[in-house]
Amino acid sequence: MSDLLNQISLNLQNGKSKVVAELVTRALEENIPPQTILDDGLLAGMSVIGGKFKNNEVFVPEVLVAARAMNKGAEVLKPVLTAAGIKAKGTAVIGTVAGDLHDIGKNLVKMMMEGHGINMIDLGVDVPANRFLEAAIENNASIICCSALLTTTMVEMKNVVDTIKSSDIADKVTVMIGGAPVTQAFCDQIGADCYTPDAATAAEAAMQFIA
Ligand code: B1M
Repeated sequence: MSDLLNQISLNLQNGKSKVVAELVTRALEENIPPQTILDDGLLAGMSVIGGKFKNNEVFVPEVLVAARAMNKGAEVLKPVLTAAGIKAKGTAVIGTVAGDLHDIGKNLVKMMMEGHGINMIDLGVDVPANRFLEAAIENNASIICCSALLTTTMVEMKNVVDTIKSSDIADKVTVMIGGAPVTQAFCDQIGADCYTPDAATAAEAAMQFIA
């Protein structure tokens, strides 16, 4: 099992999307739990790439192909993490904030929330504050989820919070935030409703707000 997970990690690091998707399929066939495949295969590989990126051992093109392989592998896991036929329990809008193009963490949060039966409206990346508001109104959403990976873009979350809190739907919507540089202290500082450190905890918190 660990060899297969290692292969997933290595092929992800080399940006081999097709091979990663095939290996994830094989890991599922071998009854490796999907969370283990995610943590010890896909995220382990992404973490190695992150370290190399930081140390200037790899550059944006290599990170991009690795990210693509990560998303391909996660797509294969999606049906298993997302229970089929679950009745939608509520609606959430999700996006990566303005100026920020990182979407892997955002996609994982979306996937985990879908797995709990939440109807997810995905606005993608580089989403301006007013777009979160418009989408929440259009879809009658009770949760807005913002992701940010850069210290320069996490401040955009304050714009989202201010936009929502000064709108007509302020009392009806919970603003959840997360992403690598985000902390509970930052959440308190900008007045967001909830910070969670990872996708699984975000999904659990969202269920409480919906309940
Ligand atoms: Co960029 N990048 N990147 N990058 N990138 C980081 C974030 C960085 C830490 C790398 C580094 O230098 N060490 C650094 C940020 C430094 C900083 O701000 N302090 C950085 C930089 C500098 C940049 C550029 C500026 C580089 C450049 O161009 N010179 C540039 C910016 C582009 C832009 O956004 N405008 C850039 C570009 C890119 C790529 C496009 C090449 C690519 C993104 C591809 C994509 O996403 N489709 C990329 C990547 C992949 C990374 C790293 C290597 C990996 C990020 C990732 O996907 N991690 C990253 C280094 C690292 O993190 N070690 C790095 C895996 C993912 C699952 O984790 O997103 O943290 P994460 O999500 C977690 C939690 O944070 C949480 O749940 C997930 C786990 O369960 N979470 C939430 C996330 N959102 C949440 C929301 C919630 C709750 C939890 O509630 C709503």
